[in-house]
Amino acid sequence: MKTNTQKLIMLSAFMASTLLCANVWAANATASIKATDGSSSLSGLIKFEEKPGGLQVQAEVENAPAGKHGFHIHEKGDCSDMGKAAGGHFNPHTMQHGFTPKDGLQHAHVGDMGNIEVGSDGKGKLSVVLPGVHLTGQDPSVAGLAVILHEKPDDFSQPTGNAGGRIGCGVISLEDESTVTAANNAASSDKGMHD
Ligand SMILES: [Cu+2]
Repeated sequence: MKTNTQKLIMLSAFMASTLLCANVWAANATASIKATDGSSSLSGLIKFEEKPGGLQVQAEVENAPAGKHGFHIHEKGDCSDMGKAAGGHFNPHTMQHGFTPKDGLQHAHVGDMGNIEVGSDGKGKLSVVLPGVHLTGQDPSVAGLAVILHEKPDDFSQPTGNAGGRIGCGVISLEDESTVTAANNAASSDKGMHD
């Protein structure tokens, strides 16, 4: 027969392990990049992982035009209308345009990831860390928003890098949808439900 204290310890341990699992799941997301123009076979996969130093982003694209292409997180999770429905750069604290991995959140938009350089084989890769950026539940969080691959290079000019049209787009999706809902609900109740 177990004492109440033992039961309480077991219950606490169980709850702690449940929370720990939820955190692990909530820390990973992917975005599947598709061409905004139906006649292009451009595609890509972007992996996101929350790490102590920030949000690690590993991107791979294929069947893309050779050269440098601006690559950013935009403010809405909608790729319709040739990617225009994704809106402007995700910039909740009204900073200038920059390169988040080097400039940080005080001197860049949240998802200013510079350029992906695509080779003559149509393939390109990029690996960056966005310091202070999260997937859910903390400010700023990017799950549910769109990642845009632009037609032209980001030249880092103001206001948005002059990268032209939007050739690829994908929405950042957490790997476990039930966790997404739980995490979002928790975040909403923390912040008093404003959007
Ligand atoms: Cu952009």
